[in-house]
Amino acid sequence: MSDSGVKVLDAVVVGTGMAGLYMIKRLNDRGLNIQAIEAGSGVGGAWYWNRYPGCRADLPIIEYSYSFSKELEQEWDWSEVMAGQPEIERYLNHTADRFDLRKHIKFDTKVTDAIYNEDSNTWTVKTDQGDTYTCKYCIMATGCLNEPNYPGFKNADSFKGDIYHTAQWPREGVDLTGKRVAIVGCGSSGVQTIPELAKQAKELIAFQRSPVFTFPARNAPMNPKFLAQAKVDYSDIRERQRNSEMGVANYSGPRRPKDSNKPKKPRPSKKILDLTPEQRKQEVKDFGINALSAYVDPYFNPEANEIACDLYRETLKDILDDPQKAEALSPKNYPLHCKRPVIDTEYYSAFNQDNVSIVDLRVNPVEEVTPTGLRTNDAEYEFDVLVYATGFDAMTGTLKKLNIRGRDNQLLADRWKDGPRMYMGLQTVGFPNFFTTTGPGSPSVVSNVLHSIEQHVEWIDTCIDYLLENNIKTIEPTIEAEDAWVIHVDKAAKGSMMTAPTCNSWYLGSNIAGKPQGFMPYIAGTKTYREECDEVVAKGYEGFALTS
Ligand code: NA7
Repeated sequence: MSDSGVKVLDAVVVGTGMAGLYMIKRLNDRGLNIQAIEAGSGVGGAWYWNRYPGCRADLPIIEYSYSFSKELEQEWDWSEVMAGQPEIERYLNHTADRFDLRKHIKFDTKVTDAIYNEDSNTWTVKTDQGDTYTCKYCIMATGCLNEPNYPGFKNADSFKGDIYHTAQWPREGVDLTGKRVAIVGCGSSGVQTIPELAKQAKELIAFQRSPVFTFPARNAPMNPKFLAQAKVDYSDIRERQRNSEMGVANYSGPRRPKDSNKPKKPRPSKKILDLTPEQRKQEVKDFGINALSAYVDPYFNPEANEIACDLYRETLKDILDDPQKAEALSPKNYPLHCKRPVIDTEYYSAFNQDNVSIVDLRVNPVEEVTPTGLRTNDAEYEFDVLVYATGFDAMTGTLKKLNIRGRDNQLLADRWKDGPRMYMGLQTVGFPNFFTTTGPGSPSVVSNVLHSIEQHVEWIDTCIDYLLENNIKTIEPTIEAEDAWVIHVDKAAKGSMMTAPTCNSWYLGSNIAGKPQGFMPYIAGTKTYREECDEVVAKGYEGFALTS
């Protein structure tokens, strides 16, 4: 602490989700003097805030769990294949306790400013609780989906009932028994929560702008034998994750011995175009709608994609009892794999319940919120509770909202006014010693994000060690490297359905009015990306300017 009450540190870590917790651990293990700042009252980040009913991982939890500690892997027993939010939050609390991380964290505190001082090569970080810190390294572990998006309907404040956002669900829970509930938004959060809300509510109306392609999660209680085997196999699983392009090993239990005579479970063919129309239908019959997510050609081939979309819509007609609901829930006008995959538990069957209805906002847009409900251009709806499941100002929202100023007092939000510019998703020009985990331009949300988080935390930690060992005062990208990386990221996404002309998604920024449009994550794959990151280090931090 300095005489002025300013705490002098090596590093400030903002956020204590999965990235922040591991970052604290690494820097603490290195003996650095650190402070982490957390807006919530507990750790967990996205898994702290998103506590709406039905919230769960969209990857098998064996894959979506920390790999950095063998002890943690062995001692934690998961109870479900796709663990739910309460269990993941408990796991992250356990992680914080096990590695004694809480002593570094100031809870219920929001960072307001992070300002670079060119004379001292330090960052001054201020909070809404009146704290001031100075540090050499400022690390934003603020996550990709942190800043909730509200739709900004006309007269939004006039509603007299209760209003909730899935990303800010009350910790004490909400009792919706016997209530008339409306939900706006049918993305991942809406899809996960609708079946749960439908169990409680007297009446549930889903206001939907874009129907999604969603695939059953096939969650189940964790089989103790499977878990025990996974614990034996963890190092193999992690190795396979590292050698994959999504950070996913697709672990399904012990590998079958090569000479096993056991019949293999049939799997959908890899290319939909290789099948006849009858064979495609048969696969959907055999494997359910999930068959349509397994083909490789719909990712890049518009013809294959359209075939998969048609079959998806056909299948919905069988799944849903009411043809009008099937029509409203049918994704149209954009390709499969354009948005982030949505994984559900009994989503469509919820719409077969009599108490659940759907309003297609593509046909009848919202005109305004009223004191008792919502008015669309053709009807007025009355309800007691309004739930927004309207997503996030993803990837850049949190960072652009803060007063982050680099060299020459430049505001980060100004530098990114036409879209984020980063080198490898790790740093941006003019902001020395300022790092982001899973920032724009890295695989982040188009991969197993925890796998990508661990890779970034380790890269940043190793980089800081290199700077300290070599008495290097600052690191920041060169403008040439950053420009080239932005082009490289754009090029990687070309031809994918995620950047198709008819695609709108939060990857592109198109869910937020006025947000610059551009594909933010790096799609080339986690293995490719890690090799690129390692090469940069091997070449003495190529593309970064280092000053001594
Ligand atoms: P998403 O995936 O962005 O979904 C938000 C939903 O809200 C989506 O259906 C949107 O429709 C809808 N939305 C947004 N704004 C409006 C307005 N103004 N009017 C009507 N409907 C609107 O967020 P989630 O929280 O569901 O999921 C985010 C990620 O969290 C997810 O990908 C997983 O990784 C976990 P749209 O599609 O924009 O037409």
